[in-house]
Amino acid sequence: MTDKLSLPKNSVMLSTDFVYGVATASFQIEGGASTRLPCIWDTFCNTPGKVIDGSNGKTACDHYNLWHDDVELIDTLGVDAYRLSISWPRVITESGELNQAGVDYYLNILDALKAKNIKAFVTLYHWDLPQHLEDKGGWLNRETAYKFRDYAHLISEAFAGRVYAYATLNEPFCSAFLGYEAGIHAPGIIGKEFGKKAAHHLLLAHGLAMQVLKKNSPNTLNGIVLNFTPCYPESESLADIKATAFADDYFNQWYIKPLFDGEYPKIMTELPTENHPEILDGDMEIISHPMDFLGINFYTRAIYRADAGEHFLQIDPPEPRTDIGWEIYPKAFTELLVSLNNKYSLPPVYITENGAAMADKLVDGIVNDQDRIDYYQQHLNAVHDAIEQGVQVKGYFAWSLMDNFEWAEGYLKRFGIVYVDYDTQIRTIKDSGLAYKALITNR
Ligand code: GBH
Repeated sequence: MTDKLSLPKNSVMLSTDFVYGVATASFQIEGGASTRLPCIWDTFCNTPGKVIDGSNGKTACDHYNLWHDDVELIDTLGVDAYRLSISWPRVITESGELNQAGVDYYLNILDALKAKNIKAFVTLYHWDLPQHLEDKGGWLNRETAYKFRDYAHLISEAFAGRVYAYATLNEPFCSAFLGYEAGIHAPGIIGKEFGKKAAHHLLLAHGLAMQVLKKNSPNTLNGIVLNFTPCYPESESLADIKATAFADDYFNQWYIKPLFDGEYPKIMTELPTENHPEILDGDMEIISHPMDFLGINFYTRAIYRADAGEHFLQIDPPEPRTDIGWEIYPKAFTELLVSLNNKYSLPPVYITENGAAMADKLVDGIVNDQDRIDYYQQHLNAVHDAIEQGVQVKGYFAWSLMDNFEWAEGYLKRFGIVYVDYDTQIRTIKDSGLAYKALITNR
């Protein structure tokens, strides 16, 4: 164990072309809720029992006011890039026009990044859907996809010349499945008949926005960010292997296969028809619009066994686990990247999120998060191994720049490489942040 991060001497991840960054999302850090329209996460937070500590995004890390210091902090870390998301309800009015005050807020951030030579990776949708759109059905309403296209059009015009890469959506699996099927994320809708319908409209929104971005912003890298939780069988029994393949199609391949193959996984035929998405002529062509990059988020794997009633059953993960209960299993990261590269003809890949929640303690101005350093070390090695096996990985972003609102977990789980004291809003770079900085600046 060492408090440093390292890579094999000849690793391409030590070249200065390899992009290192830190990532955040608007609702998780901004606060400033009174200066934008309400979103589905405001409503969700206000519904008792949904967020574990009863917290909300009204203040969060107060990045709305502290953005300037935070850009300095990002610069201090020595990174090449910053991945941020745009709050749709901050930049677009209810009648669909640009809200100039909201746009200016981001223009200031983008200009500050540019002045420091930090590449801006902008995500257009990281889960904060305007509430007025949810009131009309949200992602269950096909119209929302066209509203998203219009938003992408206006914002890519307004941001011209300031963005290095656009991701349309962050993790459509989470929006669709967690939001409209399991109900553990906003808007909290539960029912197997909804998830795949929401997913289809999200993917359609992505494809429509891709068309717009290619036209308005031909010089940026335009793509999407997907999350993967690779599926492993509990045993080598045929039943467990089959159940696992089904889960993989349901949770993972469902979101990538339409993008590259223009079709959903074959398991569609095994789903009851009332659970099917509504696919109109031409949708799959829109969805499979060519992309300049694929963003991949990885945290953990999941283990499944066959189940009589349902198709599969997820079992509790073994040790070692992070503070949020997710197994630490870096081998799945390499295997994921290699398998995706074999299955699909991928554009350049960026690891747009990877990181760990740990039970951090701030003691005398220091956060000794050796456990998080170990997690990063193992996962950087896993990316290196995938590159050695032929996967074109061009960059890596740590999740997250700083501790923030961890969705249904509220502020109880800390993912930052920078510690946030929510009472004082003082930021302290954790030992993992210092190690990350050293790795990047010593290249
Ligand atoms: C990302 O979501 C989000 O983009 C980001 O906003 C968030 O803060 C960050 O990760 C940390 O959560 O139940 O053991 O099978 C990741 C969401 C995490 C969802 C892993 C599926 C499966 C874990 N995914 N999870 S398990």
